[in-house]
Amino acid sequence: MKKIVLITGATSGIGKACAIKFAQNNYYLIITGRRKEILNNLAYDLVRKYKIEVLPLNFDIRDKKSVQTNIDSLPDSWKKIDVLINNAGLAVGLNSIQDGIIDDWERMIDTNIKGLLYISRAVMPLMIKNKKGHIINIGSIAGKETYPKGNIYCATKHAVDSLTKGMRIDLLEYGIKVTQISPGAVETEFSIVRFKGDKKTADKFYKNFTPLKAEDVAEVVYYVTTLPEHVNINDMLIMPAAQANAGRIHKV
Ligand code: NDP
Ligand code: 8X3
Repeated sequence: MKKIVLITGATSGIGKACAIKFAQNNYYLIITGRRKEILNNLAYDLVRKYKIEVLPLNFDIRDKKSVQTNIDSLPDSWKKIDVLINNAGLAVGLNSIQDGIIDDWERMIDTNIKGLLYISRAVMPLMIKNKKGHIINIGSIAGKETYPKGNIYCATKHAVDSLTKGMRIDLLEYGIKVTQISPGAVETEFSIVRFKGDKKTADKFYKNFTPLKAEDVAEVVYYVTTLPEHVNINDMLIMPAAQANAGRIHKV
């Protein structure tokens, strides 16, 4: 059996780039997302192009029953998950906290924290049973620093930072590696989602500097899985060369 990677949020951006990268390296893929058609088309393309097997699982990561049912329903051979990439996530809105929209807050908390926990809770026992595994949490520079109007998004990514450490401690005795990859600005659908479909504002954010590409992050995600068994990258910040920290992007 080939190695298996489960990637949440593979319908666009970093998750999709990871799906392609692992497919190019002959992994079998379990890919997830809410947009069924995009997910199925990606699965079809990857199977055709890379002669691998791909299992698309269409669910909302905020729905804990659905998460558990989807993982439970995997055929036994697919339950031997080598790598879990906790990538599905989003920012919604960019408001001062006193003007915050509670529905936006809940979408971020439910997806970035609770969704990550639901899928991890379903997959970790499988990894423990298999006595191997590598969990890669996609954090953010927003999980290391807080920037103006980032409030709740930054808090969810700080939670991912903390959960990564907690997972690493509790899973240590089972030989399961836990890595956090924390990118700075990556040009994906992220800003379109953050600005609720306002593509003009989203595009403006990425103007006059070179942001990371999703593929840059996927390279790093794949790299950390290729290291010898006794080596783990705990935490990695990956930034565009034009970005010094959360708030300082050099635009020309
Ligand atoms: P995209 O918007 O391009 O991709 C987000 C992915 O998450 C999509 O595949 C989406 O799938 C999935 N997703 C969102 N909500 C849900 C949900 N409720 N259930 C299931 N899947 C969901 O953004 P990115 O690729 O940039 O984001 C990926 C991760 O990287 C996120 O965790 C983000 O916080 C993080 N990140 C992004 C940075 C950036 O600048 N872009 C920088 C640092 C971190 P679908 O809509 O089909 O459900
Ligand atoms: C996404 C990066 O700085 O836009 O996590 O929040 S940032």
